[in-house]
Amino acid sequence: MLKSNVAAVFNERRKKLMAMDPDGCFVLFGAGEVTRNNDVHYSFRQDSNFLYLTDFDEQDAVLVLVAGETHLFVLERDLDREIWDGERYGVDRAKAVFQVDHSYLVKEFYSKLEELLADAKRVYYSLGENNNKRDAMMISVLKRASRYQGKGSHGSLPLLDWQPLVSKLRIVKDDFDLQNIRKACSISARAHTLLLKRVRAGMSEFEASAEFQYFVFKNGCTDLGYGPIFAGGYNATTLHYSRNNELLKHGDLLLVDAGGEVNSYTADITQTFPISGTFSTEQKKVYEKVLQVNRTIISEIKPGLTYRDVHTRSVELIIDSLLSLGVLTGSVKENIESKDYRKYFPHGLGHYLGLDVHDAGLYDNRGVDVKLEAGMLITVEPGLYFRDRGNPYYGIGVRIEDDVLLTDNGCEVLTHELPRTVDEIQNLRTIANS
Ligand SMILES: [Mn+2]
Repeated sequence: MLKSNVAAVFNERRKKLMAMDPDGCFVLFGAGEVTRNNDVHYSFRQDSNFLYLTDFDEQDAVLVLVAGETHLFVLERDLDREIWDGERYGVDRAKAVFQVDHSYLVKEFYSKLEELLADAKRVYYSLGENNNKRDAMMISVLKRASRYQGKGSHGSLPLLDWQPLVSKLRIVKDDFDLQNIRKACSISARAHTLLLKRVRAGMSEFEASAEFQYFVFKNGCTDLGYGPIFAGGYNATTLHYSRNNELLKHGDLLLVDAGGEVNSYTADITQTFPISGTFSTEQKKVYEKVLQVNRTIISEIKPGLTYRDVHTRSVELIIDSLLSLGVLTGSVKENIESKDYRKYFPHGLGHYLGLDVHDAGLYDNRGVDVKLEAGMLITVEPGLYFRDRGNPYYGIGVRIEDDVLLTDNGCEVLTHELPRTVDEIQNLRTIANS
């Protein structure tokens, strides 16, 4: 998709942000390069808030929104540097492609900002988000601007953080968000399904990961949204296992938590399946309990509930499962109080999803829970992990994660293409192992 074709989407988002405070001046820095080692950088990833408001994917840019207009500061064209690092937009092209009102060189930023502040009553800047040098420069510009505007004794313009306002926009998805997220979810779900047909005992976790990555990149993803987890057997009981360097063994389960990105929007999916064709009795019992929690939550989730309501409900269901597996004793209420279940379900039920795998947005606003509403996107990812020796389920880790979009009366599962029941999984696994 040509960037100029979607420029209107980003203009609309900037207008919405400025409408939240027409007298404010918003200042956001884009991401810079990050060194991996010596003179090599990690592949560039634009800051998600910057991306959300501009679609501009070059390093070291700055965005200023004031008096209804957009000012974008970009790197100078430098033919010598471009031989090494690739073509830059430069001032004129940046303005044309991203359809901003004004564009300038980054090196003009601090002096230009002083002028732009003349029209503002408040400044929105996120202190601590960038390096200290930028923070110090911003503060000195604000000081200078207060003198420049002849209001020395009034002090600097009030400084506020734009994060709550930008998060408020990002938490409810617009059409462009959804178009990309739907694609990321569909490609990723199909890549997970492919694993059911391809994975074999004796393969390394890395090789399984390569199968996933090959499929998502071949089908339109340009990155993974987070470090993938390919955890065979006991490794699955480590929540963020990321070494992915062991061999897959007959009789074990493989837990895969991975998602591809489309236009920087990510899917977040987990499936767990037997490396041999079939689940053992214990594995099946645990798997079916977790699936039941996942399905129950998905059937109950709807606008008006809060994330805390949904998480609390999942805790009740998990405790119920652990009681029927004979792992816990007593009542649901007693176990909620003792928190003993946390040994087996230590994480939350899910999180917002979008440009970030753990996306922007408040769960509670100064003690008041945020209500779920149509257009929000959250993950539903109950899990059970048994790390205690002597437990009949020792070494089993199961997580089942779907991505769901809140609708007017319930939710839509964007990852519905995944085979989830024991029968569906075992049927596909038989093909792989035959
Ligand atoms: Mn997740």
